[in-house]
Amino acid sequence: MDAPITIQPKFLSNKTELGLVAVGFSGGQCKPGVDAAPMALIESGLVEQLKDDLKYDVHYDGQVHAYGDLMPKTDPDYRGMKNPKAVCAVTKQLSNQVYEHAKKGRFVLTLGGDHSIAIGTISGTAKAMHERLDRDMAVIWVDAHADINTPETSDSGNIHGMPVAFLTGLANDKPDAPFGWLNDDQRISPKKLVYIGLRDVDRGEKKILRDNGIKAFSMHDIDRYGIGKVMDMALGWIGSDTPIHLSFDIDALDPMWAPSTGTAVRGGLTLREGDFIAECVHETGSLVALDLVEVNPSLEEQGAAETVRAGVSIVRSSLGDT
Ligand SMILES: [Mn+2]
Repeated sequence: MDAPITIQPKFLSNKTELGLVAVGFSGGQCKPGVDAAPMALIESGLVEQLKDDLKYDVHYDGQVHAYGDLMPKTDPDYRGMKNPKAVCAVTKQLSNQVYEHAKKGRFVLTLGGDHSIAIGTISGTAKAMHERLDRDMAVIWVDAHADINTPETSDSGNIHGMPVAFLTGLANDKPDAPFGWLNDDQRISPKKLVYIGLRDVDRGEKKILRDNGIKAFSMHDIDRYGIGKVMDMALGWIGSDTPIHLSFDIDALDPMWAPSTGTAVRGGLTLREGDFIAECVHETGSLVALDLVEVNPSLEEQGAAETVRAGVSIVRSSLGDT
């Protein structure tokens, strides 16, 4: 089915140029397998669908980046963080890859990988939006978790639970420390951050959200208002003159739809609600980038294919499929 792209993007050079980055990295958490997600998504035909069905001009270097050459010989814990050097090196490199696409005015689609990679993707688009348009960027973070622990509030030390803290500057690092490479023009304001789908938020994170006035729509809010009203409120908070980076963790979906993910939590979004979120953000014309993360094809023999299909559906919905 041909689905011509009808929404005119406000912050991209045109409506068909798309940069694709495949990130086979799992070092932000402890379960192997999430690095295989980009290949599973691509083997399911995602790139052909973007080209043939949705009519994008896809710029893709044809490889799933594992960043083997960047891996340190030793990587001791730092401030309680696991694999700090590896995550730092990968996200710094990824930030440049995303920036190279975004500065040309392309939409940037990144297939992860665990959610630590958002330190790279969001910093890359934020920098490009500052340079090209002199605008701050908003982030819609769709997730069961807030991923806003600082190294000090984190129980696990897994950096995939911390990316938002580094991206907002709520967790800082000395210039010579792992995330010291993040500059102000690569960060986002906590005021431009909106969460959707939360249902498993740590006590320390709740305090961070409260203290910083961060906008968050939990599953409770979705039950109360319905997903339509929640999207009206979320997009109203951001406003119509702000570029949006959508960071979609597949664990936002209920395990019924996406069981093959590292930290599944029951009571989540239906696949239709996930697609609806993506469609609404697409319709604004403000969407400049999408991350799809935390699909782990190795965790569930039965549910892996279903989880990959759910991921493909979220990507298509974000890119104008109707
Ligand atoms: Mn996440």
